[in-house]
Amino acid sequence: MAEQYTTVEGAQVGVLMGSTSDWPTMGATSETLTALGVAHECNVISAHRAPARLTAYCDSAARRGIKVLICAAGGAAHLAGVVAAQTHLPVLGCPMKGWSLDGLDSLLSMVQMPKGIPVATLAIGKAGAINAGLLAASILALSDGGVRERLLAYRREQSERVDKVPQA
Ligand code: RP5
Repeated sequence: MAEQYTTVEGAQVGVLMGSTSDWPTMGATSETLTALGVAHECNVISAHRAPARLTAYCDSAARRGIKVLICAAGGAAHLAGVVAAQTHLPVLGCPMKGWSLDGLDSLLSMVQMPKGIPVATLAIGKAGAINAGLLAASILALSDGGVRERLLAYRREQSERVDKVPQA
């Protein structure tokens, strides 16, 4: 059977989200990784609607050279934990905003992993989505000089843009 997920040759980061409805937020993760020159692949794989596909993805990720996984989900937000249970790769979790509790439900679902299987949970919404890309790059930078240089340049440019006096 053909693989039911998208793979990118040379990808170091796998971005997973539970639904296409997460993409308006998670597009910011992809843009951040692209800005840092980090090859990555993006897939929608719901933990509860497509569990077999998720297991197949997790089984292949490390073997294909993926080094970090970023998982976004809203509501019960179990995607990151289910992925972390099926791979030794570091898993960064992005709780999605919205829902009845405006993302607090997603955050608490994701961050409250019982001991033994960690998920590094970021902030709710777009800030967390961008930071997930940056944190993935930091992890890769430990062993990839090119990513390290680009990440340091990104941070230098960010510092230069910081206002020195209050702006109207
Ligand atoms: C989660 O349920 C997804 O990650 C998404 O945040 C949420 C809603 O999904 P849809 O009903 O919009 O497909 O699994």
